[in-house]
Amino acid sequence: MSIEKLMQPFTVGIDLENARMKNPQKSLVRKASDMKGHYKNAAALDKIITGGNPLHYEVQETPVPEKYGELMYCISILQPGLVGDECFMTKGHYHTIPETAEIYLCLKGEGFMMMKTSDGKCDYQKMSRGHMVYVPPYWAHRSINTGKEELVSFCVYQGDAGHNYGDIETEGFPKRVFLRGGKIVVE
Ligand code: PAN
Ligand code: ZN
Repeated sequence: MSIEKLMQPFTVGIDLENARMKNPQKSLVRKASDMKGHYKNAAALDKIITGGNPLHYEVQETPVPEKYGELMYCISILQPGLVGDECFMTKGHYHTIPETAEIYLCLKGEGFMMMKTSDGKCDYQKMSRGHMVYVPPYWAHRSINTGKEELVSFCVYQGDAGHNYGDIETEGFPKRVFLRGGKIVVE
């Protein structure tokens, strides 16, 4: 590779106190209306949408080239809340290149990383500040907020991994997480 094509080293500020990226170049926002079809209680989601369609989660990025060898990284901020009695969650996805792993370092909040493979294996890992969850190749992944504050993670994955939302939307995750009688229930 010629020297002109080399990326320049750079530094990004991460505000560890507030669990935010400082001056992100890009921010992906998903509102309640973007979550249609994902929760068990569709009517409860519709009520949240008509009641103001609040922010559901946000991903802060300073993008790098979407190429093999690069490392994409972001801060994922999932709001706390319930749709009926089901805890707020992200859509979840496989990577378009399924053999790419991901690291989630939790900076704030409480929750689970829910994972499944296309042949039906399911696993979930606890998330809380200082827990690093390793999502191995081939595992679809979704984060779920079981707490009262934001669930925030710093994520790192291969630059060209890509996001495949379609397959997991069709398959669904085998387990859901609820708050019932003050207790977290996985079923
Ligand atoms: C994360 C997720 C982020 C939002 O950066 O993209 O938490 O979740 P969805 O992409 O499922 O809406 C990641 O896993 N990237 O690969
Ligand atoms: Zn991912």
